[in-house]
Amino acid sequence: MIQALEQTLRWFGPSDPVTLAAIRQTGVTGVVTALHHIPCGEVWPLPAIRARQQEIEAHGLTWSVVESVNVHESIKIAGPGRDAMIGNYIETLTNLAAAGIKTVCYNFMPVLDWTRTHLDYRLPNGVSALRFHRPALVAFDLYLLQRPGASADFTPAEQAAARQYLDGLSEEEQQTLVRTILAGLPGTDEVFTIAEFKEHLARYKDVDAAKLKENLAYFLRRVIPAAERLGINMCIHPDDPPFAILGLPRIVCTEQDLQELIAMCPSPANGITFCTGSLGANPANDLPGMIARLGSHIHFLHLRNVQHDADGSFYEAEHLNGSTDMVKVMKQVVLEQLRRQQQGRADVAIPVRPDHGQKIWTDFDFNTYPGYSLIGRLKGLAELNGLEKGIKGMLETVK
Ligand code: DNO
Repeated sequence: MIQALEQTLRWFGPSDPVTLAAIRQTGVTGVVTALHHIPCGEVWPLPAIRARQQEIEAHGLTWSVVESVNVHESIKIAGPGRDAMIGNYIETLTNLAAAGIKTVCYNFMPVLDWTRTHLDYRLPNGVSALRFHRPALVAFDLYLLQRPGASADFTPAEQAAARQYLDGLSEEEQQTLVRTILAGLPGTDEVFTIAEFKEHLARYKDVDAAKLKENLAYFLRRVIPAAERLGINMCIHPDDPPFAILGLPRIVCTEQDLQELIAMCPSPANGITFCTGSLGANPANDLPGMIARLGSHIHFLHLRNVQHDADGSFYEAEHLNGSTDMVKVMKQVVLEQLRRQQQGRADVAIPVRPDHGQKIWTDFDFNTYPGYSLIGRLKGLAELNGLEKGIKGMLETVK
């Protein structure tokens, strides 16, 4: 019998309209959260961690994964003060370990976290999905942000499509597009202005992909040994979408990138958050194959599906119904669990969460963080849970 994956849901803290009581009712055992109110770079004090943990435990749940301890921009650009920021990062990890929280997700995306152009894309059946519409991103880049040199990144046909797209937008729709693209970190309501964003871009003028990788390696070589000592598994979240945007490099996009990441600092503590939604937005990524080859480094799973369009656009589809074959993905996850079991590894019950969900029915009554309504995620949770149990049941019967 293969152990079940550890079912979790993300919770954004006390301001999240989806309460811990609601999460408890979904049947998950784990909560994925962060101290979102602490500014990026500051140490998370142990008493604050313990207080949040007790709140979660009072609902019969466990704080399984921290998503995320964000990496300060000075670390990504190798700016002055990065060593102090790395020191703070390690102190936060030390405090998390003292509270017994041992899985920490982070990402290395410059300036912006995940990026979409539409947060309320209606599908024919009335549900709302998140969408990345490439002509909208190009229009923003060329005509609203007016990034110098941006036109070199796009073909004449892409530029024409972007112009046409923009011409069809009202002033208000243009403002919505700006706010959507420039939304800051998850779990905050922060949105950059164009002027602020331009200042951030300027800081990256000498940071190309190679330099960013160097800065990631610098970070890992300091943080991973500490994590290993503390018994913490670090797991990087891939870039979403998995390609350079707005002139900013992105370096955690492909299998090759992930292999390089592991090679930068080989250690069981240097792992991956395998996000099928982020990685799946690039049709060239072979997700089941990546799990087969990189599986031993996966400490956390985000299962989500996207539907691609031919022009590089995508929207977030139902969990089992999109461009990614979730059955093949889950089969590889189960095979990885089997390998871990055979090797006697303690981490067979990999934490998993249904990532994002569409807005369905009464989800529209709540002002939830984009992608984090309850019914949509609950549907994904139920489908994925059934898929996992079905595959494991089949394995038992053919044995
Ligand atoms: C989106 C999430 C990401 C993720 C961070 C991880 O909903 O998957 O925002 O939390 O990028 O650091």
